Amino acid sequence: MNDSANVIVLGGDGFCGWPTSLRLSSEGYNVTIVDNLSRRKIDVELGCRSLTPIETIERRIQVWQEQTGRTINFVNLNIAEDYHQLRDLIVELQPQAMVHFAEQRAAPYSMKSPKHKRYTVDNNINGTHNVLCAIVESGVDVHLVHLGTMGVYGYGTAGMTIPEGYLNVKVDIEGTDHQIEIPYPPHPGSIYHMTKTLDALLFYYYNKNDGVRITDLHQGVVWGTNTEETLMHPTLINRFDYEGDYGTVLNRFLVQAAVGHPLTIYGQGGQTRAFIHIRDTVCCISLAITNPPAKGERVQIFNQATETHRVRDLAALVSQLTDAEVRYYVNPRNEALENELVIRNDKFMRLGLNPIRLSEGLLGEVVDVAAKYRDRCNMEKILPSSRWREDIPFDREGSSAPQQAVLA
Ligand code: NAD
Ligand code: USQ
Repeated sequence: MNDSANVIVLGGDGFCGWPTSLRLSSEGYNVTIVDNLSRRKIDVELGCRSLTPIETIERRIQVWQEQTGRTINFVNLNIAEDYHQLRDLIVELQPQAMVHFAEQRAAPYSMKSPKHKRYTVDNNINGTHNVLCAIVESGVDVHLVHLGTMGVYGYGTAGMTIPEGYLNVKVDIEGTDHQIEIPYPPHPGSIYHMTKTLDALLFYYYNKNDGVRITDLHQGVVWGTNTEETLMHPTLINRFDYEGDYGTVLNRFLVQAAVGHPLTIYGQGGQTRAFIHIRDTVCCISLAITNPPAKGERVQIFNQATETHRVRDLAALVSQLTDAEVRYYVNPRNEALENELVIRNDKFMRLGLNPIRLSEGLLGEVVDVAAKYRDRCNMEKILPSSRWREDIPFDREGSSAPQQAVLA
């Protein structure tokens, strides 16, 4: 048990943050959630809501207390704006670790309009910078565990196995070959992904100049919804996004199958992505907290993903399992038609992660959750309403075979 250790979870009301807060609390950490509830406000803006009926944060915490006897505290503040409150909270709690989920995380939402681009940059970059600056000003030796993304590496074909953050390169220095290690070149594919590559530069600087101990977790697309702890009581249920901006691909396909909407493959479904189940997300974060970098060590980077899949193969799998129709839509995104993706994830494996692989059982479990709440699904919100450029048409019909590529 970790009874004396405080942990602050920034963004602890969100999809990954809520089940992580419960896991850390059950492991004995004294958890304080910091969240400005902006994600719930974005639901209102988008005219949509979580497929699962999530309760208020106050009610969630109350039921957790009743179920387990453990207290989770909640502080409503905006980490991108309320700098002094954040700094004072760090001084007061002297946390062993801060887990940083508190960013605008949807690539489509970040591409919606100039307003959304600017909001995403302001929120994510100011938020991350405030966290780092507040840690230094507080004088507390906090281990910062940040949720980054596999998307910082880009989604072209790298032609090699993607390393964990750092790349070994050979450089010619005055006629002699030298082997050096550099941060992997950033390759963002959206404004949102760009903020994650900028975060990485902030980490690099604050680690080098101020010795802040940082773990950056390059996470793949998360799927699933329940964890051991969220299943303990209906009020602890996790949020479940399915609409065009926040719904991620595999969860979307599973909901679409459950509500009788065709599976929405963009382009020819040739993108290969890294995936992780939400239950492994919470395990990885716990492992990251218990394995901090040493004082003076550079930013520690883990690839937090357990397997890779091509989008059209996932659609075929879901269709096979559920008989859902598959349709191809003009891709609203500017991304490669096809890419190969091979990744390393040795660090978490060495720390004892026992990966949950895609299986019919787990896919079926998500379909069951989606079917249970299908009446809450707004069918109008399934097709995408954001696009990477204004010359990309919105395709409301789709077709039974891949469409002609719109982008060169
Ligand atoms: P989410 O939107 O469900 O949760 C983010 C939480 O942070 C929300 O509760 C929101 O209200 C809060 N928040 C945002 N800005 C804030 C601010 N300025 N001050 C205080 N609170 C703020 O997102 P998620 O899916 O839980 O993702 C969490 C993190 O993990 C993100 O940083 C995301 O980039 C990363 N990630 C997510 C996925 C995924 O598939 N969901 C995959 C890879 C990485
Ligand atoms: N896609 C479809 N049909 C859909 C939805 C998506 O074909 O209905 C395709 C997209 O074109 C894309 C792929 O599926 O090629 C993945 O899209 P996604 O929305 O599941 O994932 P992405 O936009 O990359 O973002 C999500 C999270 C983000 C996180 C990222 C991890 O929202 O926070 O950083 O996954 S990663 O993809 O590894 O960068």
